[in-house]
Amino acid sequence: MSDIGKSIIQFIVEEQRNHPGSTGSFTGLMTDIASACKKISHLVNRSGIIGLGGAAESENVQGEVQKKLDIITNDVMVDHLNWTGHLAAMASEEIEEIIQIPDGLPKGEYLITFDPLDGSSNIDVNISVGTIFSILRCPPGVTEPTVEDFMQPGTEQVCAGFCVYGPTTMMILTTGQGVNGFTLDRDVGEFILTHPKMTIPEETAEFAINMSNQRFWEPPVQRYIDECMKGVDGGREKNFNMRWVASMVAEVYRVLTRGGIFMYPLDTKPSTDGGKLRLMYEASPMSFIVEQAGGMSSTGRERIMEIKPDGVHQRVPVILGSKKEVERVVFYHQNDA
Ligand code: AHM
Ligand code: MG
Repeated sequence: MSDIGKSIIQFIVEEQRNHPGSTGSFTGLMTDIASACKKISHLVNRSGIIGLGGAAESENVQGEVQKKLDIITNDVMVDHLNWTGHLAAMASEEIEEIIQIPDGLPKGEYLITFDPLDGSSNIDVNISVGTIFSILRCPPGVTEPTVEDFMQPGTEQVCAGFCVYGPTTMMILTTGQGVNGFTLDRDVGEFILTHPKMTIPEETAEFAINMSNQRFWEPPVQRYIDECMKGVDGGREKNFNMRWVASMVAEVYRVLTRGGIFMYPLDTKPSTDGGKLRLMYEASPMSFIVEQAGGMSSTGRERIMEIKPDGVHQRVPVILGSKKEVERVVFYHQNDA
């Protein structure tokens, strides 16, 4: 029987039944995340009407000007996740320190990292934004998690997902058994399985990179993009098309649906320290999803999933998507460096 049409919670409950001894806590956590994302979808959709557009008067830990919705969506995530007893602690792009469960509330067995509103520079121009999250296990016996307890490589993720608030709101999820996509049915208020077993085509003729950074890239990336730009005239077997949404959730969703390569590589800009994207709530969960869909993800020098973080807000270069193209860029890093 086809799984299409199942609600996300039915889908997760059925997946959990394959794990004897599971307590139901993961299903509970996913219910909370789905609720938070539905609320965020609603707020993003109505932001112009209810006066939530524009900048707030604050900066986040990375020194970036926060949007009003950055702050509000962070609060939505925290308020939906901190009281149900499934989490031991949280970490958010918008908050410097890790977020503890308030005193007096029960704690659970999981840790979560999230970017509550990725691509938020796009809100005011009405382009897709999203929420990215990564779930880890809290180390056994730890009741007061510290930053050190979060310092687990991406290979330790229990689940990774993202929600994209676009023409439709979609939740993309992996628990290590493939990737599935769910569409929010606003009439019934449920995420419904619409895109089962998503796979990334191995080959592609589409690349995504912020070309305005070209002069700051390293030689292997210069070479790869130069070849894409020249297409058949430069020795490639095909001509390439380019996209840049400036919203990682939208780019990764596109890669998942029709293939492509997405890159935010190492550059020498003073504003970036080792890359632009953050390991623990952008690069690592997206890498888990991309690998589970048959794609590949690398910094150019190492598999992102194997990086042991050295801080919650650590940045890394990201090169992900269709396998053959990512392999080519990695090859150039090994041979041009
Ligand atoms: P954010 O989390 O502050 O929104 O930053 C991450 C975003 C990604 O979604 C996107 O790929 C990238 O930043 C866009 O960067 P640029 O502004 O250089 O195009
Ligand atoms: Mg982000």
